[in-house]
Amino acid sequence: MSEEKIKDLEKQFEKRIERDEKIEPKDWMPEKYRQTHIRQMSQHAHSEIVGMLPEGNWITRAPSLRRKVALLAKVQDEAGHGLYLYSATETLGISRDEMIDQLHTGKAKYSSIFNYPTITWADIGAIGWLVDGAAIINQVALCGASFGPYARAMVRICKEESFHQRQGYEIMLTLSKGTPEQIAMAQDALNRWWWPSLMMFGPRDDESPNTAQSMKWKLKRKSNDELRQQFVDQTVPQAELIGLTVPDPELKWNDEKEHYDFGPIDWEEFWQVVKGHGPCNKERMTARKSAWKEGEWVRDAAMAYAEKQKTKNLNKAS
Ligand code: BYC
Repeated sequence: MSEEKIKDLEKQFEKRIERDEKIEPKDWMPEKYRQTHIRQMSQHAHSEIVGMLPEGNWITRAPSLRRKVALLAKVQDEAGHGLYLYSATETLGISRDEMIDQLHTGKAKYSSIFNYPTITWADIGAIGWLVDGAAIINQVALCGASFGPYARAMVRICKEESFHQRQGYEIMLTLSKGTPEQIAMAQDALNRWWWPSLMMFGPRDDESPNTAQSMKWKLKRKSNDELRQQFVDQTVPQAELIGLTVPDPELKWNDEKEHYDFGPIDWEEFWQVVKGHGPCNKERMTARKSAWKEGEWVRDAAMAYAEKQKTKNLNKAS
């Protein structure tokens, strides 16, 4: 294709973005648009799948049948989210095997938050309340993303996340009305999960290499700092309501700006975790790789069955 033709297509593409039109898989798109979507969407999918691990750890130890059923359903939902997202990413021309390989070789990232351990039952409450709460804020913005399959996957995922957030907050509410030990357990979980949850939104805007272009393409509709601030403003009153203290001595309502000012985030810790040196990075990757290896026979069996069905249908048709 001539350079002139490409420039013309780029112009038309930018106009479509300006008009808030959805871009669909077979539409022409700049190669960088495709690549940046593959990067973010596949990392999002990996996060959902790796995110099953810290919670899965508590399924057999949930304190009641009701809690066990709710947690099982939640973890199963995360698997579903990962699968929609892998499928949506495949429409951009990358195979699922390639994406999994990028995760296993460390080429692709997944959310930093899932590299922290779940030590007590209250951690399950804190994950639902804070981690899913943060995920909803991030993903509601993504429902307006310009790439159609991503935006549509987000609409469905957000509905399910809202149930997840409530189940987490309800666990924290119950613990906060319990014995002194239960209250202390809830507070300890909040202390450990608060700062990593703020890190989920990514580096500060002035240190985020991808934000400017992703905002132009309407992949991101709000910046990392805007979403983080929204999360703080929404979550602090929820902590107060159940009598828990957010572990930030600098947290203070700012009347003028009408938001909470908060203390500095430990970016050194964030980058350590992103680079693979968090408390559970090795454990998570070992679990994922072994699940992939041990599940090989299931994938082979499913492919063989699909092949058999295809031959049967062809024979019927002829
Ligand atoms: N962890 O330029 P930036 C869930 C990376 S799952 C690790 O700001 P971007 C759930 C970033 O990838 C939640 N890495 O990037 C599941 C980039 O590196 P690369 C997952 C991070 O993409 C189970 C570099 O830092 N949600 O909800 O513009 C149970 C520079 O950052 C992180 C999503 O994935 C991090 N926290 O913005 C419960 C949402 N932050 O790729 C819950 C979709 C940044 O250049 N993703 N990095 O090598 C996004 O919205 C954006 O990708 C981010 C980062 C806001 C995360």
